[in-house]
Amino acid sequence: MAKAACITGVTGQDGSFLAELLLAKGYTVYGLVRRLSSPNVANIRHLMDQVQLLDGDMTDQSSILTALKESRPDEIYNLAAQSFVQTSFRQPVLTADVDGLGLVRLLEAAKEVVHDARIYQASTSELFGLVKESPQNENTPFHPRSPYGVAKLFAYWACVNYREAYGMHVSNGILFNHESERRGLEFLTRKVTHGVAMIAKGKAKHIELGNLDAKRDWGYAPEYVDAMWRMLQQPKPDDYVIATGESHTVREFVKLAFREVGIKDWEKHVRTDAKHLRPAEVYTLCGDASKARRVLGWEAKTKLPELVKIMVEADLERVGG
Ligand code: NAP
Ligand code: F7E
Repeated sequence: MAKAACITGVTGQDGSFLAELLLAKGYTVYGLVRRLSSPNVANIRHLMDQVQLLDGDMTDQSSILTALKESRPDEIYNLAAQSFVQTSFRQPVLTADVDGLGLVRLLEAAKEVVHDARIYQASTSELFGLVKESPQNENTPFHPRSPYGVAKLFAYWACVNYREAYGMHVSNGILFNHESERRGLEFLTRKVTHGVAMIAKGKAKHIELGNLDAKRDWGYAPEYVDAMWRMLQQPKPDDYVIATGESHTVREFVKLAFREVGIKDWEKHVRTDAKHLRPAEVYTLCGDASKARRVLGWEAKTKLPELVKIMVEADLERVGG
């Protein structure tokens, strides 16, 4: 019989790629979707007749319980989150509710309805925050720097606790930044590739950014959802860092994106404004994914120049159209 999977956050960047991956593997795929006045289904429009959507919200316990009763999943992927770090400073309580307590609501519902389901939690390199060593691995101490990071830290430990207390198969994927043509426009990479496409097409003159010196380990999202699936195929639950192992500055990303459209004097098109700075910044991140390589057979393939090319080309097509 086909396995069933339930994805929270199915309309997001990762949720849509993961749904594609699981459908290709023959899973019956359910997706938890919250009610919005204007439905946000752009990322899964092409999958609407294949994914079974369940009404629910991570802040509402009963809807999560009902969704699990209806879907009876073998695997649960908790990707739902208020995932924008900048917003978490303005909406710390909402972020804690969705990203922190939401996970506990899900674990409680799973404990009651599908105790043996395998559960993936979308943990994050933001747990490392003010990094204590470089590169970061599964044993690096945490020091989150935002309400988002703090909420995700609570969720991380809740997963470890449900594993130890109730023997549940719960794994944390500590994923470093991963991007794609489906990334939200507010995140640095998409803001830049979309902005560059607008400038190349003569529809804008500038991009306005914050800290150009921040460093990130940026990978390609479709490869990262494959790592999520691999974690849940392991006999025992565990925690894994997923990253490329390369770290680049925002400035380097911007330069590469402008190079894709043949603009060399990129500084002329970039302005900085303090409103894009964060009250506490994560200055640098670089992941060591050797455990994932050893245990899961997973490795990042797409490096930064190729990632930038994919995203700029997609935005040129969108903006041109
Ligand atoms: P995303 O594009 O922002 O997607 C977030 C998803 O969560 C959307 O489907 C959103 O639904 C849903 N959601 C938000 N609030 C909800 C609520 N109250 N109830 C139910 N659903 C809700 O994020 P992503 O980049 O795909 O990331 C997926 C997960 O991985 C997130 O948990 C993120 O924090 C984590 N993560 C991401 C990265 C990265 O670099 N992308 C790295 C590490 C960890 P709407 O469409 O209705 O808004
Ligand atoms: O910022 C700097 C900014 O918002 C990247 C989320 O998926 O990855 C993501 O969090 C860097 C930061 O992502 C602008 O200060 C400069 O240093 O794209 P971002 P993030 O904060 O790293 C982690 C792993 C997650 O888990 C999160 O969910 O770029 N930066 N100027 C800027 N960032 C933005 N957004 N906009 C700017 O204008």
